[in-house]
This record gives sequence, C-alpha cells and structure tokens, in this order.
Amino acid sequence: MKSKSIGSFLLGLTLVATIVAITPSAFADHAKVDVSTPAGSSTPGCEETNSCFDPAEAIIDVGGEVTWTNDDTAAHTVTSGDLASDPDNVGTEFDSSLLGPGKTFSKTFEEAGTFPYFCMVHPWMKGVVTVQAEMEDEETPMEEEETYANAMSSDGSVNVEIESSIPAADKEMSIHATFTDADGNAIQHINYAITAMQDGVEVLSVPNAHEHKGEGMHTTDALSSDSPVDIQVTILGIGLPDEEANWTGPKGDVVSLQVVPEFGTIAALILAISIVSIIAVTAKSRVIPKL
Ligand SMILES: [Cu+2]
Repeated sequence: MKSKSIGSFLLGLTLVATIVAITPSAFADHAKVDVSTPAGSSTPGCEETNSCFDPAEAIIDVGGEVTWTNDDTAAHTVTSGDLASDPDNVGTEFDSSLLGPGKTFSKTFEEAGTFPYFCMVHPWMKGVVTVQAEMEDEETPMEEEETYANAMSSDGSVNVEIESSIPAADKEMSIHATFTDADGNAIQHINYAITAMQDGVEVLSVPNAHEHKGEGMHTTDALSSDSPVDIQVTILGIGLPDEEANWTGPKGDVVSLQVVPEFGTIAALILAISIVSIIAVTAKSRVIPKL
C-alpha cells in the first residue's frame, strides 16, 4: 500500500493572481451632462429602446448642469413632469419651450431628486434627470463595490472574480463573486463556499452556495470595526446541487484574500485588495493549510 507524502499535495500548487485597484465611481465628474434629441426622435419608435433622449437618464450632482441639444430636423421641447400621471405639474420645474433644430437648452439643478421630463410635441419622448446629493463626508466609505481581485483555479478552468465594498464599522459588507471559464463565459451551476472573517469573528458563512449563472451576491453581518476582512472562496465543483457525486471542475481550490480599508485621502480610497494565498488542494483533501 502506497502512501503519498504531503509534498505531493503541494506539487500542484499554482498561483495565478492579478491585483487590480479601481477608482471609486463616486468621484467621477457629474458636473455637466449633455443630452441630445437624436435625429428621428420625432417619429414614434425611439421610446421602445428608450432612446428619444440620449442619454435617457442624465445623472448629475447637485449644482450640476444639463444641456439639451436638438440634433433632429424637427422642433422639440424639454418639459419637466409626466403628462400621464401628473398633468397639473407639467413644466413647473423647467420648460425649454419650442427648440428648433440645432438649438440648445440648459438647466442647473440645485436640489437632489428625480426629474422626469418629456417633449410636448412628441409625448412618447421621455427622459429623466437624476440629481445626486453630494457626499456628506468624503471619508465615509460607500457601500458600492470598490475592490476587485481575480484568481485562476489551479487547472486554469475557473476564473474567480471577487468584488466587495470597503469594510466599515456598523455597515454590512457586500461581496460579489463571479465565476467564468477561460474564455470569460459564465460558469453554469457553480458550487462554492464563501466565508468572511474580521478580527477573528466570522461575519459571513455560506457553506454551499449554488449559482446557476456563475454569479453570487453575499452580504456580511454588520461589521464591528473598520479592520481588514479576510474573504475565502472555496470552489466545490460544477453541477446540479443534488448531484454532488457528478460534480466536475476544480474541487477544493481556495481563493483567500484580504480587503484592507484605507482612510484619509481620496487617493487612498483606491483600494487595496491583496491575494494572500491561492492554494490548489487535491480532491481528496478539504483541509486547507493556512499560510
Ligand atoms: Cu419632440
């Protein structure tokens, strides 16, 4: 009877990791947005693709300005309100009156909110201006996904992408796990386990996640501090949940990473996700050495 040395378990150890930091989108410039009434919008049909105004939703910060340009050969209006649901308030926020071809209309928005508008001449033409409140405190971490890392399984067949929000006291942390094959296609019926630990406390534990479309969203418990959070994703195999015996793919590969919050400056919010270890473990062993 042969026995394998522990060393053989580690022979397959492969490490393919990239570390990417992305800039939080909240710092994008939303001071000015240009909206077009494209050629042909005077003919019904553009409403089916929500393209009568382009873009149909203009997103802007408080104090920002939206400028509409009539790029069509017909005259249009940019008139606030919703004719169908609230006809009495049409035009109370803004109204360009008739805009001939090539003409522009601008409006500065001083209050946060959602402002639907339409064209009086062609009422199927609808758009909306979304005015975002300014951030109260630039050091307050947002709950959007702000970190990104990916790692390839030891056999090169499963790419694991992990996005998360920044750990912050009293906030839940969102963790988004995406599984794709070597060609970037979503892996159907992925089974995996995911845990998250902070300060030695387990804040997330999902032992048997199954995602039909290779993509899972998870939310931790509310965190007790701003300390780094260790995330561990274990690939359990590919297949239907009740057919574990037939699962294929890399079984037992573990992706471990740590999300480290940074504070103080905007630049430091360009975050900081580090791959601590990616360890290939054979199917015979689910015991993961901790480095
Ligand atoms: Cu119009």
